[in-house]
Amino acid sequence: MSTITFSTLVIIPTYNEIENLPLITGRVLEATPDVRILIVDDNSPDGTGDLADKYAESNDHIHVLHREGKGGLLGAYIAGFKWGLERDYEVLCEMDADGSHAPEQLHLLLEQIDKGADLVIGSRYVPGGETVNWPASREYLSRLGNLYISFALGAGLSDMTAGYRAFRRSLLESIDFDELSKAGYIFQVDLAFRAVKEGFDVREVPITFTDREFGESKLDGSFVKDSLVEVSKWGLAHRAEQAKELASEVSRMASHELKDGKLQEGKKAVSVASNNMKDFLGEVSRMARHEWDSFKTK
Ligand SMILES: Nc1nc2c(ncn2[C@@H]2O[C@H](COP(=O)(O)OP(=O)(O)OP(=O)(O)O)[C@@H](O)[C@H]2O)c(=O)[nH]1
Ligand SMILES: [Mg+2]
Repeated sequence: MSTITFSTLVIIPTYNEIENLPLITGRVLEATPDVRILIVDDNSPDGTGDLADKYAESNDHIHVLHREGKGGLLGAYIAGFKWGLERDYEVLCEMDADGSHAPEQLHLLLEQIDKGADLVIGSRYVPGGETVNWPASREYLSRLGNLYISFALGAGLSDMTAGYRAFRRSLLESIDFDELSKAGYIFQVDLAFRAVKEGFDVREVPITFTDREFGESKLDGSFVKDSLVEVSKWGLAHRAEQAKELASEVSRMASHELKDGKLQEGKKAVSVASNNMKDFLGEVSRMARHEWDSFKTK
């Protein structure tokens, strides 16, 4: 068990999770009794926030942050991160309220933080990770989306959209929250990509993701399209930068070792490769959108 759980805050955003709240808080405190929980409730009409207040009154491991109305997951997490950073928490975690992120696996994330990671992502798509009870179409879509993101960004991560995470405070302190992308759930990708680009130690651990049993999904139909468009922009900018670096590296080497003819060939190969990549990204993006449309009409 992790030695740092005493300074760990598990942030759980809620919107209409009255059935799940007792289950999730009970499971977290059973599995990792030393952590603190922060419920960030957006004035849930079903009374989740009132129930959370009752828990907080009788249990000093549970805290509640109330927001005025449904303001989206990113806003809820930013509020939760700021709350935790203003206090002396060393590790801040993201966890859904609906049981998709098993509290019994939180220790897997915390152990990697203990070993030096700055961000640990509970991943469905590394070996050993899995999804349970997800409709095949939704899993396919999520896998395809992640494949696309991983090719587009080249960040070396398999599940950048995942929302089960542990952050070291220094990583969050380095992020300007106002700059994070607001399109759909893409802030998760944005956060992970920024961490990788800044050279933080980002790791994935396999988790079992279980579909929600109770309550309703807040998934918004526009998110796939918005997200892919956004990622494509970053991906092309990032890859273009990489291609430029590669091209100058090739020509630097070539000026020592190759004749002029070969140098031209090297430059051409780089430009063909980056054009192919653009075509490939366009193709995967079309496939993902098509999948999403057929998923919506089911
Ligand atoms: N505070 C707050 N929490 C939210 C908001 N939208 C979603 N959540 C919570 O964020 C977590 C993830 O939302 P979900 O509805 O489970 O989204 P999902 O996992 O993509 O969809 P499901 O298939 O329903 O599981 C849950 O704990 C929600 O209650 C919001 O606007 N504000
Ligand atoms: Mg969910």
